[in-house]
Amino acid sequence: MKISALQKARYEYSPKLPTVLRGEIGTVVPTYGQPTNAASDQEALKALFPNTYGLPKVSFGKGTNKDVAKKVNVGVILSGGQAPGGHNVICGLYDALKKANPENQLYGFLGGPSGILEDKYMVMTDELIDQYRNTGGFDIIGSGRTKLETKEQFAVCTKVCREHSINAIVIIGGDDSNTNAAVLAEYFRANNEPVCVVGCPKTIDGDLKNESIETSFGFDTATKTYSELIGNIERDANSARKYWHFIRLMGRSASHIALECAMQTQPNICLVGEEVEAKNQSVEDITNYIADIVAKRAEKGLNFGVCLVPEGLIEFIPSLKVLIAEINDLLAKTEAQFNALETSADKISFVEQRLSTSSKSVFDSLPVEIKAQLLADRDPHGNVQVSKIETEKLLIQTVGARLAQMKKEGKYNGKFNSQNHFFGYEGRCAFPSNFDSDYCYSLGYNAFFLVNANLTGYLSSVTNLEKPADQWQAGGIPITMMMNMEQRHGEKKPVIKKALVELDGKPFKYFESNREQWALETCFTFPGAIQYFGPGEVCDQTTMTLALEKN
Ligand code: FBP
Repeated sequence: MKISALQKARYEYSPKLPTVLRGEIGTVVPTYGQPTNAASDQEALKALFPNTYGLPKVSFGKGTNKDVAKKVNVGVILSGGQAPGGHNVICGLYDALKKANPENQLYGFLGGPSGILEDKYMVMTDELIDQYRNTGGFDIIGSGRTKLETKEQFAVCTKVCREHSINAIVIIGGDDSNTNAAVLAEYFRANNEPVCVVGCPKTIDGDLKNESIETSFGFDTATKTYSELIGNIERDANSARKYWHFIRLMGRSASHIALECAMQTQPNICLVGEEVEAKNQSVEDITNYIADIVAKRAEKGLNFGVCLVPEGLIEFIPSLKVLIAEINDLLAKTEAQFNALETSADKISFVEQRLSTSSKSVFDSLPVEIKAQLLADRDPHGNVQVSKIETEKLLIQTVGARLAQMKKEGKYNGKFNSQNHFFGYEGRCAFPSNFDSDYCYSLGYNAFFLVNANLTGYLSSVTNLEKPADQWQAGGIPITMMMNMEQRHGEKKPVIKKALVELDGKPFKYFESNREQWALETCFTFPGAIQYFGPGEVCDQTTMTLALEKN
């Protein structure tokens, strides 16, 4: 296999660990805090997780750990969408395991959670691990979105773990995957099965966070990658001065990615789904807001600009949110009948006939392509796949129509030529930034100590992230602490509560206080490519989101 010069150089990079995890492996010991509670729906969750609910938070400190070398076999699973740094979580876990006892084994289950169900795995070796250090992607073992939720699946997990004498499973995933981890941990505990389940917080979307999980890994690198591309487009727009670029960015349920990229690149417009919902805005309101800025810039002869659109926007528009929830429930209840329909037109008409009057009128107002995209397959967790809904094209259409009308009314006399883009997959497998390389390695290394202390149902937590890595703290939080009950596949299910953009939080406030100037003037900033080698102020910057949230 041909290896790029950067890849070779990145193999040599030594990720930084928090001071507490450095040095002799037998010097790390847990300290237990107070019992915890879930974010909401406490009673329901207590009933569903009688063995793993309310556990205390844990932090690691220096001491003597006599059990560190006890032999363990650990299984690791990469779950959900790719995020830069996943390989380093595995490398950190592997290094800690081998340092503690060279006899320890790490089983990498292949292709996501289905790997354990099908007993497909690879035993990790130095040779394999060394090919993936500090690289992007999840290709070392692959990923998938299979949901582990049924008793039958758990029974298979039990059998596979017994067969390989696996004592612990580390699930590297987002909110849905760590929900799986919590449910599996509860199952093992309830059945006295001696397998510890630990999660690691992954998702480029940045919506898996709280005070103990300051950011999910991958958010740093993905937003830096998108910001580089947006900055390049801004420079192109400012050079050619003839296009409005509508750029949709990933972020299924929260607008953190769009907001971070906006702070990095200062575009003319950035929509924030959480604000759209809070202000109860319709597609028409959003259209008018954009058209107004386009017209004001045109008055100054600026017939170009950049507009960022979070992919999850569609689910934040209240009328569309209701519509999507109705469609989700309907598709869950009529799955077989719906799937038997052959054409997209048949599917659209099937759904139209079963919607409430208000949702039907919203559905009818949408272009046919968007209707079809709204009916596309749900992911295994029952979510609509917003990465397939071309909201940026919908907005180009509606803004174009609004500007044409304004022209007729003599309120606009510019030119509106548009380009559409979608940045998502471009950022998910980038070479992890130094921050993500260090953070991920630390999360994996730390996961070993959670396993070693048999802290089942815990999420690996590394905090104080706005400081240099030597000042980071390490520990774990019970996953149930982050949960609430939500409607999924037509029924109430326990899931990790998503952390959305807070409208009174510092990142949004910063954006809000600048956006008018960014809209009317041209204040683009060009972050350039991620730098891996060079001065700290260029290579080791965290995201603005993290910096603002922590200061
Ligand atoms: P996770 O929540 O699994 O981390 O996935 C995040 C994400 O990248 C979203 O931003 C996006 O909507 C989705 O994955 C796309 O999923 P897929 O890779 O299945 O198309």
